[in-house]
Amino acid sequence: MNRVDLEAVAARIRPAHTVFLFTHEFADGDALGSMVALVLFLRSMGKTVHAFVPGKVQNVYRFLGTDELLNTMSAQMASEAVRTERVTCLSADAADLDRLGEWKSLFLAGAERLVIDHHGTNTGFGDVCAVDASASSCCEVLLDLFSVVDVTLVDAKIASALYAGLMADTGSFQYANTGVQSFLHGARLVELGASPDAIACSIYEGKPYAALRLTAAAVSASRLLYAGQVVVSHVTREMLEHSGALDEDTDGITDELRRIAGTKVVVVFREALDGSVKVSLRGKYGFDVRRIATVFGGGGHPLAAGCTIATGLGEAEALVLTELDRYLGPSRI
Ligand SMILES: [Mn+2]
Repeated sequence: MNRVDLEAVAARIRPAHTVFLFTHEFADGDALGSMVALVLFLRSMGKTVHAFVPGKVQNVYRFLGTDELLNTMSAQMASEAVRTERVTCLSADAADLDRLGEWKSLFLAGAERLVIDHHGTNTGFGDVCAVDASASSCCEVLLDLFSVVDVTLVDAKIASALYAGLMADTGSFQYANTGVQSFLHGARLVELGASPDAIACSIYEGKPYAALRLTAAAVSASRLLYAGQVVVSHVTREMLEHSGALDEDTDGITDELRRIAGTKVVVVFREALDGSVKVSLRGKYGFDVRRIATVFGGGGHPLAAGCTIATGLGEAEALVLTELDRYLGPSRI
């Protein structure tokens, strides 16, 4: 992506009066940081802004003000608004339209549709798109956008939201997507008022005890396959109930399992409420897991991808292992 794309997005944003914001379902730190930062930034430009985050907003990012700032308009009022006034719709951190979940049709109903993202698989589903696949996080792209528009509007709250997203998607500047730009953007955000220790403390030391118990159960249930190159685990509805943890608390499990020496692939299968199975894949040492996720209609990044398989847990695992056989088989022992 070059600066021109951001200019094109900025040119649409400047005259906009009402902006509706969208992001992907199971919104992570980058998605929520992007939403909070955009709400605050666009409001400071004097615009009317509403963010529509699909599903439930996870609790760990509440310190950014998610309760007050996101999902501030009902579906009914929103559809009324897109019918009667000119609404600019902006999607951030979502690779395709379906990822907007229940808000997909609202996004499509906008007078114009803008897309800002960092997924290489982005389908370009807007009228104007700024996709920077070299950026670690959407929040990095947003800092560039805000710098094009007016960086003096970026206060400590906006900087903190962007920093939280940057930290979440780089695993605190540890993952392979951490580049020179990540540090430069991080440094700039600290300069603009973000506090690295306060944000890290809120995210990493604010876990409910139940989440840790669930992680422990999932680690216990894990198995090493392909001579230790793959670690597989699962989370059943029963494990969630037993630990008292929420679906969102499964996020930390892949992080825990990826610590194992020598594993190239982490796969966690989670039974969703609707009976389907959510598959989270993480790659190490350059092992591309996105090629596995895309086989099942999912997507993401080469080293962090996911998909949903509409079968039971056992069958979903068999399907994914069959794919892994192609790269690491034939022996699974
Ligand atoms: Mn992201």
